[in-house]
Amino acid sequence: MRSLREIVPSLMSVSQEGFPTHLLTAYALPTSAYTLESVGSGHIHDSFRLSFPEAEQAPLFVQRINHRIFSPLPLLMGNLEKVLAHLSARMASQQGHGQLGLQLVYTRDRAAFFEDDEGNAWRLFPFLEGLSSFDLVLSGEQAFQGARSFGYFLAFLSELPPASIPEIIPAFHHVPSRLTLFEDQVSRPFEGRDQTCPAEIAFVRLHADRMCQFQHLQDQGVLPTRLTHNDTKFNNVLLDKKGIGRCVVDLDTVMPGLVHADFGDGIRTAASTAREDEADLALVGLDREKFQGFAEGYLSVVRDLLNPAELSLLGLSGAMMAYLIGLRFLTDYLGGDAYYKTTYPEHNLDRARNQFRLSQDILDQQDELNAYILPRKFYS
Ligand code: GN1
Ligand code: MG
Repeated sequence: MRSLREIVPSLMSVSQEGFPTHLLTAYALPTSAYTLESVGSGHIHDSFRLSFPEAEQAPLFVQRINHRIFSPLPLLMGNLEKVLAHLSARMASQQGHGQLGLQLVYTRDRAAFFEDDEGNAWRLFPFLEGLSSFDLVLSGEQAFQGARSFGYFLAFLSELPPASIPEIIPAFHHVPSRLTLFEDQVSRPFEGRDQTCPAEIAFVRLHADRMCQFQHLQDQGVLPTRLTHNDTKFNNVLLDKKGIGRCVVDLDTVMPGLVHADFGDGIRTAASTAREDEADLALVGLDREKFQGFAEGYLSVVRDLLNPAELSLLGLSGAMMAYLIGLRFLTDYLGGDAYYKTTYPEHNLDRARNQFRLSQDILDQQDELNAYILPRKFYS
């Protein structure tokens, strides 16, 4: 077999050097020429498009799983298999609403993932041709389309008991626990980094009580626990060439949670005027037209599923998620950047500042945002 370097010199990068060629044999794939190309902009796993220019084999989406974060692997992959089985049954029925499910590719030995000699885990999916993801949303209509798919995702998963998918990352969106981790990190910062961000530390503390209310209301049973996606960044929904939302991806964090995590994460990414690491804060804010598009798309599917308490807090949920994700970025910055991929030393701090700016802007517009959510509208 020829080496990867001989075949695609321009595609080589440090992150691809660890590609284990015996993975091809394990999956009964052609061992002729192949190309491996980095795709996506996720902060956790490494993702590639694997194609075989000289063979019949269709291209595959390959992921090296970050097993420091997602562990144990059998639990992660077992959860994924359960979710995919349910979604594919639902989508094959008359009520699939044009949504597409992911399919795992199995090894020759029927394993859901492959472990290489260095202990890295890999998994494969067919590459979904003709579908695209967007880091930045282009219009209110595009936000509507992606949000509809996230809405269907919540609706389909509401047919499974939340407890059937155990938590893979405990307390993932539990704001009080995240605050405890944060305060612990503030008390022992990496290389005095706390000195560089007093305003951000103060922002966290100022809004802590308000942002914890979601958790308190869940604990009291006012907000129901649902099976949620928990990573509904807008780039985790794929749109087809006509701009129709078709497929929700990145399902590793599906677990019991609140609808506010999904709606809020969608808003903080779909309705922001800038990327989440834009360092010029003058460019960061909430775009109301995109907010409206996202809210209408989501609610066109799930309005009747949600109770009045859930609906009344959707307007605030974008502020809560921007706060929570900013809090996680800031905690990682204070701890020396062990969790998120970063490309420069202040990357996590810039992300935190960006998210706090967005959170504040959403707080400042609560009345206007609630006006899009609370009255019932007619949808086509
Ligand atoms: C991570 O992998 P990616 O980029 O989709 C993170 C999310 C954050 C997001 C912030 C397992 O998601 O929780 O919202 O970064 N995933 C995990 O961009 O921590
Ligand atoms: Mg992800």
